[in-house]
Amino acid sequence: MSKALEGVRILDMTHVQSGPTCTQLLAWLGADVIKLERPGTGDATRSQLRDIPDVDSLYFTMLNHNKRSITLNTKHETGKRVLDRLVEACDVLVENFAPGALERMGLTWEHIQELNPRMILASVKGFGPGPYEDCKVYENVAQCAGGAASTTGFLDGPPLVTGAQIGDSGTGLHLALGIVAALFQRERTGRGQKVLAPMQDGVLNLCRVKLRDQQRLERGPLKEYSQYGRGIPFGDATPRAGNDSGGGQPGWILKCKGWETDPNAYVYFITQAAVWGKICDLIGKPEWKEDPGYATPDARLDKLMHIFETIEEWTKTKTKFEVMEICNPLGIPVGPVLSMKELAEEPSLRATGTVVEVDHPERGPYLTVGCPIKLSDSPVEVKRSPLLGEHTDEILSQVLGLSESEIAEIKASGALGEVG
Ligand code: CAO
Repeated sequence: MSKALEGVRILDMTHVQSGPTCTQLLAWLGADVIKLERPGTGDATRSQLRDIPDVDSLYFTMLNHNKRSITLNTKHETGKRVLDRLVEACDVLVENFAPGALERMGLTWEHIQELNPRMILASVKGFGPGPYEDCKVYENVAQCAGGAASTTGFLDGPPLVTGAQIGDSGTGLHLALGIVAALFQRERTGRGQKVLAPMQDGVLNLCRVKLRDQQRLERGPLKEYSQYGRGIPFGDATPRAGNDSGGGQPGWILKCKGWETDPNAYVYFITQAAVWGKICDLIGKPEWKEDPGYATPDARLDKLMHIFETIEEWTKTKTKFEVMEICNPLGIPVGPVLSMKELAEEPSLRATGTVVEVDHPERGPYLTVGCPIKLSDSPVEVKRSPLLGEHTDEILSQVLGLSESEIAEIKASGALGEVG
């Protein structure tokens, strides 16, 4: 079967997490992704957080599936010429170097356009134009600068970062969408363009509802925040809201049977207005259906914590899976807090290819997260990440059409050797 992005060739000059997640997605959608790496070391993540000595880390393998790897010293004169040829041969160049690094390699936008006017140059940077545009940025810096940390955590605690990599993988997703849109526009215009996804902007986009609340706060207290019911006054910025739902239907994380010993014996419970009556019956509070203090969503806002404590008395008598089994037929929205161990072992995620076991020649089998986007006409087969420089010769000959003697010349020049 064909693939959605078949025929699209990506020059992947990304490293660490944000850029690689973007190009991995494009590879899963069918693009030919050529990962260009520094000779000797390659992407720094190959050797970071290693669990097996001298073997590509899970950090690297889980972010670089379905790609080919070429090593090239892009600061070497011959290396620069090879790089130019690759720019000519590809549709998209994706990079997430620190600001200015690409230009220092000679790849200014003007030079790229001279080489290939159809080229799409896609970049992740920490910040867009402004006071911080020259800064290097990692995940948690973006979470802090994009509004996630100030709005995550409990009211009486410090700002918190989340485990979801919204700065890196989130921005990778944004960039992938920008690339696909630019490819689509190029169909009409014949021209490439620059696509920029700053991590701060990506995180802020994902925190959109918190900027909504910032503006609502100017008109009065945020009544759906449990802080309101607890009588704690609001300040002038959107506060941290613990496990409040963030939407119009109140929710909270509640203890389930076994919570004393199992750190994940919890369920997220939403008191959706439409099923309020069923919730009352379920937890043994049928009188709340008619009680004017509880009967309407507005009446409940000042007693949300009391309501959740009462529901928790019921959830504590059930496992999180029993809560699911009982609540789902009643239409009560609940979700178990699943550990990574439970997710890794979940048969339905294995069946859909979202959790996949992949074999690797050096590390053996390992688990990874497959493509989370399912296209009915573009199936995804998750293939292992490439070894460093595994496809250098293949790319020089197949993609650039170089002869064996030309490849030998490049090798003799030192352009494939370690960067000095
Ligand atoms: N041949 C020769 N040189 C190479 C090369 C190659 N194949 N590949 C990379 N290099 C060089 C670069 O040219 C650069 O050299 P100069 O600074 O001398 O021009 C150097 O390697 C390092 O690149 P870098 O500055 O991007 O890398 P870093 O480790 O210092 O910083 C990071 C890493 C992530 C902080 C920075 O790249 C960055 O801010 N990127 C943008 C934001 C981003 O994506 N952050 C998310 C990372 S995931 O958490």
